[in-house]
Amino acid sequence: MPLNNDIYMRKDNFRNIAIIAHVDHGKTTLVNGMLKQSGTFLAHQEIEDRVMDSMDLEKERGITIAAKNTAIQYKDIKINILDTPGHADFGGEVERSLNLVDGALLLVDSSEGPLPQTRFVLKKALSNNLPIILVINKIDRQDARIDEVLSEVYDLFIDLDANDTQIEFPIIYTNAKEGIAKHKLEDQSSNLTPLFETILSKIEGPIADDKKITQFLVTNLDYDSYVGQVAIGRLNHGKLEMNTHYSLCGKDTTSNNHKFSALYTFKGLKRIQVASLEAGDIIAVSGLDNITIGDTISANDDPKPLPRIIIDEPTVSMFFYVNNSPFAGKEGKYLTTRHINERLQKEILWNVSLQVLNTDRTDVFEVRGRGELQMAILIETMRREGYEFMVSKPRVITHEENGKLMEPMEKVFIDIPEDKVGVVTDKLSLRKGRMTNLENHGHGRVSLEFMIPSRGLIGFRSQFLTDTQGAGIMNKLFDGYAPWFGRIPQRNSGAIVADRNGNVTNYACIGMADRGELFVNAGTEVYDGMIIGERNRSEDLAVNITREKKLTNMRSATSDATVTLRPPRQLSLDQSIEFIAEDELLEVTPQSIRLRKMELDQVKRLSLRKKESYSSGS
Ligand SMILES: Nc1nc2c(ncn2[C@@H]2O[C@H](COP(=O)(O)OP(=O)(O)OP(=O)(O)O)[C@@H](O)[C@H]2O)c(=O)[nH]1
Ligand SMILES: [Mg+2]
Repeated sequence: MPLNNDIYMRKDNFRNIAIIAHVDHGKTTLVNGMLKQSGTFLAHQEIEDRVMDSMDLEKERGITIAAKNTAIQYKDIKINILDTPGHADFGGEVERSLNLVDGALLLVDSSEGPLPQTRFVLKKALSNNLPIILVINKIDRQDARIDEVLSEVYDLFIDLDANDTQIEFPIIYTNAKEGIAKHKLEDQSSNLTPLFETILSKIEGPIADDKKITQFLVTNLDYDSYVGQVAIGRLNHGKLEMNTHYSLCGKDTTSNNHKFSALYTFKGLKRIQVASLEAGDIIAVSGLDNITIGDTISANDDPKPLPRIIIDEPTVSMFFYVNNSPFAGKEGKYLTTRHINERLQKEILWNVSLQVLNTDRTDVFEVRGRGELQMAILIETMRREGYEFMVSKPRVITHEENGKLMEPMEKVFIDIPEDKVGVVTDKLSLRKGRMTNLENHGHGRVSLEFMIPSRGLIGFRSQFLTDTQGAGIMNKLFDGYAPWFGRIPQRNSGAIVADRNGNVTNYACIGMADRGELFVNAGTEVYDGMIIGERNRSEDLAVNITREKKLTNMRSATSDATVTLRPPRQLSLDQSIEFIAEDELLEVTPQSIRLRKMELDQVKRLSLRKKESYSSGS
C-alpha cells in the first residue's frame, strides 16, 4: 500500500540533488557547467568561475563555506541543485543539505581518489538512503588513475555497508572545467548531456503531495535588506499561498496566524517571487520573524511539524572576550558585551553546527564548532563587519563516560615525500599520534595514517607545512572519542613579549636578531604584554622593543644603514590562531590582529607560572 502511494505522489517535474565530495574535487565548478548549459543564463551573459562561491571569503580562499542552492531547467524538469562545501569543518552544511534532496552526485577526483571527506559525506548520504551517481571528475588530469580510483570507491561503499541497490551506482566521467560528461571514457562528448540524462533517469522526483497538510522544513536562512529574514527549504507536502494563515512550529512552541510577505521559487541564482508554491520544490519565504533552522511551517489548524534537523556535535571550542587590551576601542565599531553577544546569537540562527554558550563571566562567550577553519571564518567575517574582540586558543570538547574523561580523536591521512617520514612521524608521536598504516607507493611519496587525539592536531598544520616544505598533504577525519591522553606538548618555543608601551624601533629590532623571529615592523605601536615575536628557546622573554639608540657625538664604525633587518614574519589570522598558547589571546579588530599574553602584567605572569609549576609538580 505505501509503495503504490509513493509512486502516485512522486512529482516528476522536479529533481532535488546535492553535490558532495572531498574539498577541491570540483563541485562548484561542475555546478557552473550545469548552469551554463541549461540555458539559465542568456547567451551573452558571462558567468564568472565558480559563481556559487558568492561570499567574499569563499572567493578569496577558493573554497565553499556555506551550502547554497540553485535551480536549472532541463527539458521540462526543474533540477534543484545543492552545492555543498568539501572541507571537514563545514560538514554540518552537508548534513543539513542532505535533508532537502532525493539523490546525490558523489564527485571523486580522478587522481586523488576518495579522501577522508568523501567518506564522511558518502556515509551521511547512505544513511539518508539516497541513491548515488558517481562522478569521476578531472578526467583531463595527466596523473588520472581512473581504474584504481573506481575500485577504491567500490571498497569505500563496501566498507560503509552500502546495500545492493546503493552499490549499483551509475558512473559518469567528467571534465567539469570544460563542461563535458561521458558514460564511458572513450565516448565522444562535448557537453554535460550524459550527466543531465543520468540525473533524470536515476534520481526520482520528490515524494510530495499538494493536497496533504502543508509541511515546510526550514533548512537554511538568508537575510535580505528589503524583506528581512528569508527561510529556505523544501516544501515537503501541501501548498504555500499568499494571504493565507500558517503556523510556525518551533522547538518548544507553536504559534499561529502567520502570513508571508513574499513567496519565492529559485531560478539559476535568483529568487523569483510567486503567488503560490507547490510541494516537492525547494523554496523560500519571507515575512516571518524569529524563525530558526529546523522549524516547520505548517497548516494553521492541526499543524504537523517535521522532525528537527540533527547534525553531529561540535568538537572544538574557543572563548570570545570583549576586548580589554590597552588599545581597545580604537579601531572597531562594535565592541561591547551586547554587540558581541547579539552578533554571535545571529550567527547561530543560520550556522547550525555552531553553538554559543554563556560563561561565568559576562564579557566572555564560549563558541563551539567543528574546527579551527570554521572558527577562523567566523572571526574574519566579524572583523570585516567592524567587530573588535579577543579569542583564546581553540580547545577540544571533552565529556565523561562512566566516570572517565573522554576526548575527540581524529584519523589523519598524510601524503609526503619519502625523506620527510622521520620528521613528521616524530612530531606526531610527540603529540600522541599512533601510526596505523604506512604505504610506500614506490615513486618517492609515502602515505601514512595516524590515530591521534584532536588536541594533538591543534596548531599542527603550519608546523607540518614547514617540515615538509609545502610538499605534504594532510587530511583528517573525526573518529569518535577515547580516554584522555594526558598532557600533550604544544608550542615548544616561548614568546617575545613587549615590556612597555611605545613604538617599535629599528635599533631594538636589530638587537633581537639572535633571539628569535619578530612579528612586528619598526614603527608599530605596541603595549606592555603584547607578543611581538617567537623566541628560539622555550621560555617567554620580555624585552624593551621601543629602545632608542643613545645619541653620542662619535660616529660609530658600522653605520645603521649597513645593518639589514630581516623582514618580520607576518602571521595570518589562521596562523595566529595556531600560534597562541593557552595563556595567550588574539586581539582582533577590523585593522589589526595582535597577539598578547592573557595576563599583561609581567610580575603577575611570573607568579602565576610559579604557582602552576608547583601544582603540576614539574
Ligand atoms: N583539471 C581540472 N580541474 C578542475 C576540474 N574541475 C574543477 N577543477 C579545478 O579544481 C579546483 C577546485 O574546484 P572547485 O569547483 O572549487 O572545487 P569544490 O569541490 O567546489 O571545492 P570546495 O567547495 O572547497 O570543497 C579549481 O581550481 C577548479 O578549476 C576538471 O575537471 N579538471
Ligand atoms: Mg565548492
